[in-house]
Amino acid sequence: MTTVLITGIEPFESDPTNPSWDIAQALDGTQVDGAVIVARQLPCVFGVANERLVEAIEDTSPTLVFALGLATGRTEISVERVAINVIDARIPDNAGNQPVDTPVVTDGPAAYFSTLPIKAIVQTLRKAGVPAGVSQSAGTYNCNHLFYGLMHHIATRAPHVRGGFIHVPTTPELAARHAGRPSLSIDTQIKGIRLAVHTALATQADLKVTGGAVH
Ligand code: PCA
Repeated sequence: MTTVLITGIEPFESDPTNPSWDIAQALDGTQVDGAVIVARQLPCVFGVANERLVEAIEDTSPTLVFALGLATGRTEISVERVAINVIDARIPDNAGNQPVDTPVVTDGPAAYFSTLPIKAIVQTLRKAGVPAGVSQSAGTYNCNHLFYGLMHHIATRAPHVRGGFIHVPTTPELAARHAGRPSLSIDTQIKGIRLAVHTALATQADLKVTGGAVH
C-alpha cells in the first residue's frame, strides 16, 4: 500500500501546542485515495530534526512526504516553493542552539525546490473554501532547515520520493493568547492537508498558473 509520511513539529517558543503536529496526529492512520497516512513528530532542534526525518523516511518507505510546521502570523495555508541552504535563527531552538548564518548542509546547493504540485494544491484548497497560497520563503529557522534537509535527502538518496513543506497558520486557541494574530480553525487546516495529499497523489505534473509575488 502507498504510504504518505506527514511530519509535524513539537511546540516551540512559548506555545503549549503546535498545530502542525495536531494536524499530522489527526490524520495518522487514515486513508486518502487508497494511500495510508503515517504521522511522525519531530523535535524543534537543529540537526536532530533532520536526522529523525531521515529515520522516518527509511522506516516507512513513503511515496510522498509532507513536512508541516507552524508559521505564526500567516493568514493561510502556505505551500512552500523553495528551501534555502542557510540557518539564521531569531530565537534558540528547544535545545538552546541558535546558529547564525550557517549552512544546513556544508557544500550543499544554495536551494532546492519542492517537488509537490504546489500550484495544484493551492488551487484545490481554494476551490474547497480553504485559504491557501504559494509561499516564496520558508524563513531561516527550523522549518526551512527541515525542508532543506528533506529535499537534500530526496535529491541524494531517495529520488523516487516526492516531498515538500507546508507552513500552517496558528489556531484560534493559540491566537487568543496574543493580541492581533490571524488564525484558522484546526478542522479547516486538517481538511486542507487531506486535500493537499489527495492533490499530490492525483497530480504528477504541476499546473502552470501564477502563484507569484511582486515582493
Ligand atoms: N515552525 C518554526 C519551527 C517549528 C515550527 O513549527 C519555523 O517555521 O521554523
